[in-house]
Amino acid sequence: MLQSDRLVIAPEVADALRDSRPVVALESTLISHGLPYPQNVEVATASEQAVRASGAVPATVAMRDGRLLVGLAQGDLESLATAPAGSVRKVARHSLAEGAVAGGWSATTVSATMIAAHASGIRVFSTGGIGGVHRGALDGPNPSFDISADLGELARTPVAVVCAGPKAILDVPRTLEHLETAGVPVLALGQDEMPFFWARRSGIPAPMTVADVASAARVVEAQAALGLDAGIVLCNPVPAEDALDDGYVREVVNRAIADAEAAGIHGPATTPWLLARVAEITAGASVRANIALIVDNARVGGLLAVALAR
Ligand code: PSU
Ligand code: MN
Repeated sequence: MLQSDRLVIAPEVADALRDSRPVVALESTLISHGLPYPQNVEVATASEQAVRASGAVPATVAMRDGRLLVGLAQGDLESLATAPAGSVRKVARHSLAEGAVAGGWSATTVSATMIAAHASGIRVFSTGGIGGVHRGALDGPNPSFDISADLGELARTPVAVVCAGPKAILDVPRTLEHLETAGVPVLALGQDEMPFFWARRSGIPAPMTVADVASAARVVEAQAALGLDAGIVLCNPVPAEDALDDGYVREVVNRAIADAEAAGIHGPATTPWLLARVAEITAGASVRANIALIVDNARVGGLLAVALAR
């Protein structure tokens, strides 16, 4: 059980939860580690606005001095976004306690944000792209076994996660296999293929398709009613205006992964390093797509939370 002194729910969020009004959790690793400054503050603020425009209350999650904060003030968002490189930790389930003992700011990844959301009674969480099975995690002469803690969390924590699919730097088919084994429904919104993070299409069939957010809400309700304590992944394709071509994404990702290998990058640094490398290779086009998809996922998360609160 999470002790109450370790969870600080902002008053606006607490009021909404007490009155059973819709709330959407947002994460902080994409602010501190996923995007460059100043786009990171802009996207954090725009995501909160998108949740509100859909009729829900945003709750951005981070850890400070050993407490999980659910709902950040604008000043806190800025502190996180402008903190000197390396001064904010990236924490997942396995490193939350380490971050708590270290003190200061820790940004929560999908797994850590799901823990805080569920402990607060929040059922919907919007992010950019979930973590998953990294390329080369399971094959080759020297498999890394690098599989995101996001997948283990989805298996055990009943929060609906809105994203633009697993990040395209990952092995998406094996990520889907892993989620299937773990009992996690994966739904694509409005199309029969998986979205591919920066691209709308991937050529990889989605395990399940829902036509609209109302249909997604029915799946979330059925999952809860059946007593299935896993999360759900709702995949919303990046808005067309800022989407990259999927063939181009594959090409760029191959290059970035080869560069990461040459540079000896591994562990939790891998995802932020690859995202930054892809931003360089695409001359910022991936950052524009990433911003657009994060904000649109916040909008869809808001609609889902509203549908669930009815
Ligand atoms: N979505 C983004 N950018 C990000 C992330 C998600 O658009 O940086 C973060 C999330 O916090 C996710 C993490 O949990 O990347 C995955 O990291 P890893 O592969 O080390 O588990
Ligand atoms: Mn990892």
